[in-house]
Parts: sequence; structure tokens; C-alpha cells
Amino acid sequence: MDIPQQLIEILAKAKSVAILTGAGVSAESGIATFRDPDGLWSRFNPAELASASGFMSNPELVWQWYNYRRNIIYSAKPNPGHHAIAEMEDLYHDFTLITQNVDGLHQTAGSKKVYELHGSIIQNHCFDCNKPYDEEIDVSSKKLATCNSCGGKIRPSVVWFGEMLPEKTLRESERAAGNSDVFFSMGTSGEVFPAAGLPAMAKANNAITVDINPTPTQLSKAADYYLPYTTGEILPTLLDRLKPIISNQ
Ligand code: BV8
Ligand code: ZN
Repeated sequence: MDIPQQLIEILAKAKSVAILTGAGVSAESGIATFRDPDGLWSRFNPAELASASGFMSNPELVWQWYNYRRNIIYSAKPNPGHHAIAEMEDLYHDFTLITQNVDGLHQTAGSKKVYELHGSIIQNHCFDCNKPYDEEIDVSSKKLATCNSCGGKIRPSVVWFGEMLPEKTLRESERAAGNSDVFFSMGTSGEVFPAAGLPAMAKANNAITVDINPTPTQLSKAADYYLPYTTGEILPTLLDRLKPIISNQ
């Protein structure tokens, strides 16, 4: 695998590093991505399933779809890419991990500061009164859980299409992008906004941008460095090259 030495040296000198991850980073943990040929959107229609209108018109279908995904996620383990990202956090004084993923695997791998731009599939709340729902979810049940204070329908605490991203999380992520010396995008098709706008925001503030994806995307073309590999294969190698230089500084 070819990682330009110049990039390693830039990373060794960097003070602020930010990373935006997408579903591709969890692919090697056995979790389907959205837009790969065998991805979720090839089998399900996003507007129907990942939107409030879809939930309102067919709550049981959406609830079952999220339970199907939770079932896979609950038994998934972080992969070497997640662990390498968690290790990178300790190399830098100012490090921000921004994820579009809702599976919680970055936290399981040990990443401490994680901005979940699209929420979390592990948490749930009431669709009607927004009250958090902390009861255990039976992922095998087809029946919708209901809110114990207003009787409303329970929904996963993810951000659906057409819904606002968590305000503070987005603002902090934009600040980190604007402040970074190096901004990575990893495992993302760069198709969903405003998350996909973060690399350009970093570049506009003179960050060096790096995209890691086995398949080139718009982000790969716009990046200063494009590494055409999976995160699980390239990140441990990148760390092996970087750590000795950083520790000798
Ligand atoms: C919003 C639900 C205000 C959670 C998801 C401009 C500005 C603002 C909004 C918009 C805009 N233009 C359009 C919009 C509307 C919309 C949008 O972006 N639509 C797109 C499709 C055009 N955005 C919104 O609605 C957002 N809300 O902005 O509110 C507003 C509202 C209305 C109108 C204007 C403004 C809400 C966005 C969040 C939507 N929720 N999911 C869930 O169920 O999981 S989106 C869904 O896509 C997931 O959250 C996922 O994280 C996200 C992005 O996908 P990726 O992570 O990139 O995954 P993908 O499969 O696409 O790609 C995987 C990549 O990995 C591939 O490239 C593959 O090659 C690579 N890969 C594979 N294996 C590996 C790998 N890479 C590395 N290693 C590997 N091993
Ligand atoms: Zn309620």
C-alpha cells in the first residue's frame, strides 16, 4: 500500500486533526453500507424508511427495518479501522472525530470525543413528545414500542432525511473542520449534506484534505491526497509509519 511520505510528515507536524467517517468504516465489521452495490439502499427505499413521513405512513415497517439493523449492529465488533482511529486520537492535542454512522462502534473501539452527526440507532425517543425512551428494545418484536408518558410511537434517535442535524454537534463539527491542519474523510460517498460539505469547509480554511475510500468519489477528486484502500487495511499501516516519527519529536 502506497502512503506518500510527504503525507506522513505533514501528519507528524499537524497540531489539529479532524476525521469525518461514513458507513464504509463499519463495512469491515459486517455492517452493510447504504450506497454500495449490495448496500441498504439497493434493497430498501431511503425516503420510505429513513424519513419522518415514511415512519408516519408505515411505522411498523420502519420500526422493523431499524430492528433488523440493530440486530446486526448489536453483534458487530469494531474493526482495525475503528481501533486505528481511536489510537490516532491519542497522538494529537486537538483531535475531532465526526461520524455519520449511528452504530456506536467508534465509542466501542475507544474513541472518546465522537460527534454523531446523524444520531444513534442505539437510543430511542418518542415521536410525539420527544421524551427519551430508555426501556430495553426487543429487536425481534414486530410491535412498535409506545411512549410510557404520552402513549406516542417510539422511534430510533437517528437523523432522518429532511430532519435538522443536532445543532451543537453540527456547529462543533464545522468549527473543527475550519480549524484543522489535516481533515480526513473516510468511508463516505460524500452524498449526504450538510455532513458532506465538511471537507470543503476544511479545505477553504487551508487544511490538507485526505480521502480514504476503495472507490473514488467527488471527495476523492477534491482531496489533496486520495488513498484508494479500505480503512481496515490502510489505517493500521498509516499509524505504524506515523507513530515512530511523532514519538521522536
Ligand atoms: C438536513 C438516517 C435540513 C440514519 C441518514 C444541502 C444542505 C442540507 C441538506 C440537504 C442539502 N441537499 C440535500 C439535502 C437534503 C438531505 C440530503 O443530503 N440528501 C442527499 C441524499 C442529496 N439532507 C438531509 O435531509 C439532512 N437534513 O439537512 O436538514 C434540511 C432539510 C431539508 C432540506 C434542506 C435542509 C439529514 C441527513 C441525514 C439523513 N440520514 N440516515 C440511518 O438510518 O442510518 S443518511 C445515510 O447516509 C446515513 O446516515 C449515512 O451515514 C449517510 C451517508 O452515507 P455514507 O456514510 O457516506 O455511506 P454510503 O453507503 O453512501 O457510502 C459508503 C462509502 O464507503 C462508499 O463510497 C464506499 O465506496 C465506501 N466503502 C465501502 N467499504 C469501505 C469503504 N470505505 C472504506 N473502507 C471500506 N471497507
Ligand atoms: Zn411521548
